[in-house]
Amino acid sequence: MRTQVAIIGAGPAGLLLGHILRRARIGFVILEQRSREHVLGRIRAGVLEQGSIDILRGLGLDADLKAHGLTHHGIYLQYEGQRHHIDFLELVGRTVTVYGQQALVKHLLAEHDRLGADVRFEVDGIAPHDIDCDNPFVTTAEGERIDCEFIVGADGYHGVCRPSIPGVAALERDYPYAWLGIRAEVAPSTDDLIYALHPQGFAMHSMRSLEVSRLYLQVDPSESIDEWPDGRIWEQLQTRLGVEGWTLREGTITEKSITPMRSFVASTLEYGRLFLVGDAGHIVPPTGAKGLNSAIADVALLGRSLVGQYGGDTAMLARYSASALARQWKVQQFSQWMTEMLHVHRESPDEATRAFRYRSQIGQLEYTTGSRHAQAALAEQYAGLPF
Ligand code: RFL
Ligand code: PHB
Repeated sequence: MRTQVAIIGAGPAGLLLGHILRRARIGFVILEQRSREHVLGRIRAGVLEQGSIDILRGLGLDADLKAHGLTHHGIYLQYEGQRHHIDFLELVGRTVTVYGQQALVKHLLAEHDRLGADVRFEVDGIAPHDIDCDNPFVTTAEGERIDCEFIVGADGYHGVCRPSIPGVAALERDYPYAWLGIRAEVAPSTDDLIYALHPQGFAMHSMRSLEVSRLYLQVDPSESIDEWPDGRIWEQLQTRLGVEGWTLREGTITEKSITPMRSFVASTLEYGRLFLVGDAGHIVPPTGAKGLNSAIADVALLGRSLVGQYGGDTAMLARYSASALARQWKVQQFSQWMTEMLHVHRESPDEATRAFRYRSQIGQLEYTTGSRHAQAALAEQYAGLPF
């Protein structure tokens, strides 16, 4: 088989890139190793920046988003039993939208199906070849060979594309905590998302719809989900999110899992005819809600660059990695800043060091919620840097 662009991975990044290429009449195939059901079953991220919404709208992919997305004007930061609202709309004139990654993937895939795109699931042993030549190709375990002009690695953090770049390095760090996330059949108890620092650990209240809540707790990365029966989860959420005069509604938990946290940036997002987008090139801890939005930002940039390339303008594609990484490092900084401000740091064996750290985080939160300049900086970054 021969096509113009072989996309590896049918997560949000790969599926969205396919739509951009299709509109420009550039041929593509999307190759995914997991099953359709598995891809559709992953819950993951929940917040879309205004820029992400604009991309989807521009591609005519916002019908479901318009029907089910929940617009939010800001977030709450909570500490010392007090909740403070940061009003993005008032501060920077922008909003964010709660719309689950699961719903986005479902919609992008349904549109590919409707348009008859070549999206293949359960393809084993996918491997890119000759990426430094003009005629790269992809092979599969079944012995199929797909000749193409470009290969896009949209295959996530554990994919095969990044390791196929000779000499690729990474800057990264792990965090000594993880998130236990639940999906619960209960109406959200808040209008905007709540991010809370509590002596027992970080907690967050998000949502998926007017009937479904999504909540998170900071846990130790070594903890197993078996140690967290539903009663213990609700008890900790009540403790960490509690403020006087407010009630957290409880409901049936329909999903729960623990995700470790990592910051990671590859040294390059391109090599020859191979380009990386989304989690294949970088990972952030979820506290700034940036993982999915960064994937969309990469894809918007690479899509435009490939369309330019086929139209005879090679300059954008030549700058893709540098441009995407420049934006990504600002996002990394913001995600790390939010993460460190809001999590309890237990790594020091010394009680006084831990107490100092916690108390200075309260100072940081008081400054952030008390200064209009600091609020605006948070709002500008959370609502999203320009694409
Ligand atoms: P994805 O979604 O990981 O998709 C990559 C796709 O590539 C496939 N794949 C392969 N296909 C073919 N051959 C191979 N060798 C392959 N190896 C992998 C995979 O099966 C998959 O279908 O990456 P993409 O498209 O770049 O999208 C990025 C986002 O998914 C990601 O940034 C966010 O979901 C990150 N993230 C979260 N972000 C938030 O903003 N808020 C969250 O609450 C949040 N929760 C999460 C998350 C990421 C998680 N992962 C990756 C462990 C929770 C989890 C569990
Ligand atoms: C979510 O709704 O899953 C979500 C929202 C905001 C975050 C992380 C996750 O920062």
